[in-house]
Amino acid sequence: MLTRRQMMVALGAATLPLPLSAASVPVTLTPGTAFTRIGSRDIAMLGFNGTCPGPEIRLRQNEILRARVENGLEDGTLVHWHGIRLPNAMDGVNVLTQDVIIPNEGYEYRFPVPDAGTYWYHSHYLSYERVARGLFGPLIVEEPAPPDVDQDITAILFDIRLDDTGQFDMEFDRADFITAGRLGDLMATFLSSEQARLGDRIRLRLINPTPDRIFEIRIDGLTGFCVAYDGMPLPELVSLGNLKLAPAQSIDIIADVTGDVILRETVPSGGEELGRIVLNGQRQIRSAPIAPLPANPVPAPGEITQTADLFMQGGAGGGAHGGFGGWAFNDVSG
Ligand SMILES: [Cu+2]
Repeated sequence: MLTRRQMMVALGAATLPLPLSAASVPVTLTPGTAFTRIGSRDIAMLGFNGTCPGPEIRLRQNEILRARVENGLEDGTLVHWHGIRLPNAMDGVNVLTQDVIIPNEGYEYRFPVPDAGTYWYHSHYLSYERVARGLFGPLIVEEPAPPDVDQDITAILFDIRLDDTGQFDMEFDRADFITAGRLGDLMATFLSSEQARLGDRIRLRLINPTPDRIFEIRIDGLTGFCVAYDGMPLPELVSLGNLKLAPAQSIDIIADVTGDVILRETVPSGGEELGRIVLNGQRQIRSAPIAPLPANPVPAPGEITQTADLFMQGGAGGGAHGGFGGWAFNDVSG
């Protein structure tokens, strides 16, 4: 049997399904069982439309997203659109904004997308479990005039905890939730393209949908900048050094390809490969400089009129705090 650490090395190429265009016609998303292939392993997961991760939904800024969710699971579900501004009723959060969609029933989400950027969608019912099992996919909103690049590549960083048979571990142990989180053994990068030419300018959209893992990475073979965090353009270019993606975060990069593009974990392994885009040709490098993305029409925060002191407590050995247990603010859990 492989140890946890050996399993983390046993990763391989993983590919994303083709995107769905969501403007004007509703896309159909059917949550259900799905296999994901990582290297030579097929792992039974959950997914949308039979794939894990689910299909990329792609549309233009200010278009209307219409998505019909047909529940193919044997349990309730719903879809939350992570990080995008939308009418609250469309937010897809169990109890707060809608009831779960019961098995074999459907629900249509419909809302305009006011901001261009890299977002994602996922189950917001039992999300600590359902997202870990694969109920998520990328949601890409393009600028009306996207930056001039040769390829626009989505890269999903994910981890899966495996059981002794090499399949998804269905144990959800409380001990994980009061320590470092439920980290997976097998890490993978799902890429929408695994080839580029030397000299290509690419836009790389990194998304971390894991419930618990903070990915600390660097990317070899790229010269360029971070241009957006969490779907929001940065006012100034940020140089491409070591990157940190906490659960649910996204980073957009625009960069020129100077070699095989290799995503490497920097912490804790110090350089393990998480994914790779290989060279398949060459083009002349562009002379036009990389520029910041246009700002989204996000209102500026108002004047601060209230402050609150929040004291975070808990973790292993920290006591129960009542309520949900392990973690608390100001001694109140939940
Ligand atoms: Cu979310």
